[in-house]
Amino acid sequence: MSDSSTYTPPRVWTFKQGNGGRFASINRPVAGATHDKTLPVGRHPFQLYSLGTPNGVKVTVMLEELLAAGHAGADYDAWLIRIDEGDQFGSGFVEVNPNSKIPALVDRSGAEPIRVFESGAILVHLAEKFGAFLPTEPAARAECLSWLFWQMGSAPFLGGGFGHFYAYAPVKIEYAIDRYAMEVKRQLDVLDRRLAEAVFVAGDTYTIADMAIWPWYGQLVLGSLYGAAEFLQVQQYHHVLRWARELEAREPVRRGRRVNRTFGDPALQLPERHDASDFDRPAPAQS
Ligand SMILES: N[C@@H](CCC(=O)N[C@@H](CS)C(=O)NCC(=O)O)C(=O)O
Repeated sequence: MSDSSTYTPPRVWTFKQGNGGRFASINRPVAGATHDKTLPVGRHPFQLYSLGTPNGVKVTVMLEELLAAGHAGADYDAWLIRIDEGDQFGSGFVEVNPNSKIPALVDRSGAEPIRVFESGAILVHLAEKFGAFLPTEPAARAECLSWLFWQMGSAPFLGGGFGHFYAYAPVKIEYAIDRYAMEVKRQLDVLDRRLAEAVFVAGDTYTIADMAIWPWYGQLVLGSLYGAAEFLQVQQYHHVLRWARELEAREPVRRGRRVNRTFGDPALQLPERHDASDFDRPAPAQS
């Protein structure tokens, strides 16, 4: 790898295998499956193939919220997709998500299975199916979807930009960290101003917009993302902190953030979830 201060891009970019950094071993410039692997199918109507990263947590929080609200038809099996081992490139996974990213959902509640990929699409699919957490009144619905898509557009700056260059890149590049730290602080300010005037992101009610935003910006201000709370001075964002703490205290959020989690505090890990009673089992032994 060239020094970032002396690098001049060549006329044609070429792929350099294993260019360093976390996840470099699984990154490649083409799509599609690398190996044959059928996905497991459990007994519940929803089959989730995921990992406990913020994008995965959005969906497990939604499923746990639906169950807690009495929608028994939302029961699900959550299968672990180890993205650092390339499970997302198995043929079965690619059939469900051609983009090879978690989360991916198969809705088996109807006559034919329906695949859904992209966390935002999964949240909307579930919300519409159960008539929950997505307002139907046009103005409230527009507000909710606007914030949901704000999150979908913002996450690549927080995760792919700031998180990558601050936490994962093999070299610390001041220019990249400065650029993305500035943008993430601007986004936190957007959210802080909104949460100064509204209890929840979309207004008076808790919606899929909160569920999409909390695993990213909520966990960031609570200090559970990239170890960047001090660097970004997150305590400035009082309203985001108030909202983040309120959501963190919800039982379905506490459950959802444990599902498909294989890192951090062992007591919070539940690598797969196939039954509500799984939350009562002791944490897995550490190898
Ligand atoms: N826009 C997608 C992003 C999903 C995404 O980036 N997933 C990451 C984990 S958080 C992933 O599966 N990465 C595996 C890879 O890039 O190979 C969504 O919201 O569902």
